[in-house]
Amino acid sequence: MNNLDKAVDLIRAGKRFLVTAHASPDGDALGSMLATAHGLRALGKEVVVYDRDPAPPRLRFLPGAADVQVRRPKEKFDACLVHDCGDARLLGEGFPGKEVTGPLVVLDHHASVRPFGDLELRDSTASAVGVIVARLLKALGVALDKPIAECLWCSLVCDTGWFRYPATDEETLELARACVAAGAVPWEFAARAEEQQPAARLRLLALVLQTLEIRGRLALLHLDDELLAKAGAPPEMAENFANYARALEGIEVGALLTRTRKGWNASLRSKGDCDVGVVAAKFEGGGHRGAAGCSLAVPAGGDWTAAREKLIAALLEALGEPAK
Ligand SMILES: [Mn+2]
Repeated sequence: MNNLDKAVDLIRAGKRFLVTAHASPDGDALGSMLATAHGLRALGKEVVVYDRDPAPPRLRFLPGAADVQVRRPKEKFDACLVHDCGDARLLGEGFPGKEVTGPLVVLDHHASVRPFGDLELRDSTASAVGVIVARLLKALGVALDKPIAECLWCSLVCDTGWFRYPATDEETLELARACVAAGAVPWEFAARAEEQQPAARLRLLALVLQTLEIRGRLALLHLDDELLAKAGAPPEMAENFANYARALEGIEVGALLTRTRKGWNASLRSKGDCDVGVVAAKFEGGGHRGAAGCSLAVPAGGDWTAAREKLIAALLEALGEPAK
C-alpha cells in the first residue's frame, strides 16, 4: 500500500483533524493547509487549523485564513496534517506533542529535510505543496470547489513565482487550469495579494536596495532595525527582497542578510547551479535549490562582522568564487 492510500485510509477512519504548517506561514503553507481544511470539512470531518503565527495580512482574504488558530490546541486529534515543512523545528517552539496531535501526516516538497512524519507524502519535484494536497483530495474523492480552488491557486502562484520557477510542470499548470475552472480568478487574487501593498513596504525596499553589495556572482542586501524603523515596516515585509539581488545581470545568488537581536537571518535565492538549500542546511536552515533560508546566532559580545563573513564565505564557496 503506498503512502497516499495509507493517508486516505487514515483520514476516512478519523473524525477530528489538526491541520497545520510551518511557523510564519507563506503563501504555499497557508494556501495548502487551508485547502486541506476545506477538503476535510467537505468530507464531514471536524478540523482545527493551527499555526504558531497568523496568516500574513496580505493573504488574510483567503477563505478560512482569518480562522487560523494561534492558541495551542490541547484536545486530542485523530491525526495531524502538516504542510510545507521539512523539519519539525520549523513548526516553532511549543508545537503540541503526539498525545494531542495524533500521528503526523506530512505533506511536503522540500529536498533538504529531516523527515519527522509518521506518514510522509513527500515529493521534492512538486512545485508547491498545493499539488500534493490536490492529489490527496482527489484520492479522497473531494471535488474542487471555489474555496479549495482559491487556496490551491495561492499555493501554486506563491511557490512557482507565478508559474516561472523550474519546478513548474504540466501537473502544476493542469491544476492551475482546474482551479480557474472551479472559480479561482487570477486577477482577483493578484489584485488583493499584490496590488494592495502598504507604502511602508516600498519605502523599506528603497532603503534596502541602497545597501547592495556585489562580490563576484553574489549580490548582498542588508536589513536591520534602523532601516525597519526608518521605513516604519515590520521585518516580514522584506519577504522575497532577495529576489531583487538575484535578478541582476551576472549574478547567480542573491541574499538578504537581516541583523536581528539574536544574530543574522539569511534569505537566499539562486538562479543557477548553486544550490542554496545545501548552503542553508549547513547553518541548520533549509529550503529548496533556488530559495532557502537560515540563521546564524551571534552570542552576546560576539563578533557580528565575523559571523556575517562566515555566511558570505559559505555562499562564495558554493558558488566556486574565491573568498577574499
Ligand atoms: Mn513550499
